[in-house]
Amino acid sequence: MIPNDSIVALATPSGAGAIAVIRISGKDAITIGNSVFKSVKNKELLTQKTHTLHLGHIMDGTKTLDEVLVSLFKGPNSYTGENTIEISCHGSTYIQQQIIQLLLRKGCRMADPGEFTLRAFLNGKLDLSQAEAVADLISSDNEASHQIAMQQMRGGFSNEIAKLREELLNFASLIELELDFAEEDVEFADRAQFHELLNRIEFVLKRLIDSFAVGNVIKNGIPVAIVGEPNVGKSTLLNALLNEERAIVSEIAGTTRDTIEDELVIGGIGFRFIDTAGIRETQDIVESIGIRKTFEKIEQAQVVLYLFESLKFKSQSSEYVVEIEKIKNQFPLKPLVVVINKIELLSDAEVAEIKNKLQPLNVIVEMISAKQNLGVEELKTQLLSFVNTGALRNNETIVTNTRHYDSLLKALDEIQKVKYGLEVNLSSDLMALDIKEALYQFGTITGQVSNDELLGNIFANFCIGK
Ligand SMILES: Nc1nc2c(ncn2[C@@H]2O[C@H](COP(=O)(O)OP(=O)(O)OP(=O)(O)O)[C@@H](O)[C@H]2O)c(=O)[nH]1
Ligand SMILES: [Mg+2]
Repeated sequence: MIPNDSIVALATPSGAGAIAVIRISGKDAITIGNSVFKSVKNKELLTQKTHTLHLGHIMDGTKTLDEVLVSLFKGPNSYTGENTIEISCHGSTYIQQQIIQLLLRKGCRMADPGEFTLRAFLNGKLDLSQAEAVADLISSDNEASHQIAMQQMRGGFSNEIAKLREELLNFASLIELELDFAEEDVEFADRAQFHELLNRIEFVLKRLIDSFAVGNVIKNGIPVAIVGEPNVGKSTLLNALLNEERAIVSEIAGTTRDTIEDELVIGGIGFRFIDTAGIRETQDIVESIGIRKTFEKIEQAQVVLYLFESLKFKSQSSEYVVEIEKIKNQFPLKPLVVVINKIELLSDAEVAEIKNKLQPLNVIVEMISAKQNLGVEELKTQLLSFVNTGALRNNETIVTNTRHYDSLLKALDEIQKVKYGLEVNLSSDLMALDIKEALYQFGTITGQVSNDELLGNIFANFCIGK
């Protein structure tokens, strides 16, 4: 049963602002709105057309609370699909609270987190993955994550899934039909066509599953670990990248004890920089925990900036070359940038010499001075070039949601079972069971199959008023 009691919430952020928007949705939203609104032109909200705007006052009995503008939407032509009004009032917290309390007294109930969007879903205005994209869109803070959320909200990903589910459903019903004629041993479902469909589904599922790696990284920012010996300037580099004094810098080795993280958007892509404690052999317990963490951070990072001090590199280059090779062998697939810091301390000839030493290693090398902000922009450009934005540019569907990823994995598993069943000529009744399970997993993505617990989990993460 779809609830239709009237819910109210502040749709704009809490706190004072120029204006605030209070939203009411439900069967009686317009009636309740009308009971507290006095139009300057003596209009009754109940008799007004949908998608109209009305100037007037919110009245608590004879007391005027504020001059407001009311937007009117009649169900089903609203975000939630229900009757909705939005009151734009002056943005003082006092006014917001007074109006909301008045509406509660008039029969509204405070909305739960995401309840407006939940109702939009229940009323068929959005499918589940589109509703989830609304939350992503609100929290997106860079171009790439915004683009992915917009695409998902337009239904890019769920359309594809829904279409495949539809085709699978057709086959499922043909197979079910065969069960009814079990004695006659007939085949209604063309096995070759079915096999072709299963291959196609498998292909799409695998592509979507693979896209999760890209999607997740874009949504949360690409993790970049800054590692190197104590005192090489890791924290100084973090500060230079972020253009703020984020981490403590000092000439004392071992200044950074824990890891420090911060995010920066470069060319529309979010990067999460992780400044670590210096790597070295040590007796100091606290610092050796830091070193263990450094290796963990390399593991978790998508890109590693391995920092060296120019003067030290010059005098110990052969040792360092061995070390870089070690790291390369340990993490062969990890994009690694060897960063030589403090280059302003070297002559041009010495810089060229270091470059020569590193040449045979076939690694990316950046020469910088974190302190003087030299080469930092080039380093950023280098980072951006690691990102495979091809998928984004091609407008390909990218999965960013862990729940979808999980359902896709399960669906793939079921599809592969069906495919196996087909290959070994499994009986129709057993095959029908596997297909049902696959259909179920598909349905959980778009919300054709849902339950209260699932919906509760999804919408609890929304903000109130959305
Ligand atoms: N000359 C010069 N000094 C630098 C440069 N970058 C950093 N430093 C100095 O090097 C010292 C160490 O810098 P940090 O950024 O604290 O080094 P770190 O790698 O974070 O050190 P730990 O946290 O101890 O591992 C500080 O005195 C910095 O001012 C640079 O480009 N040139
Ligand atoms: Mg540091």
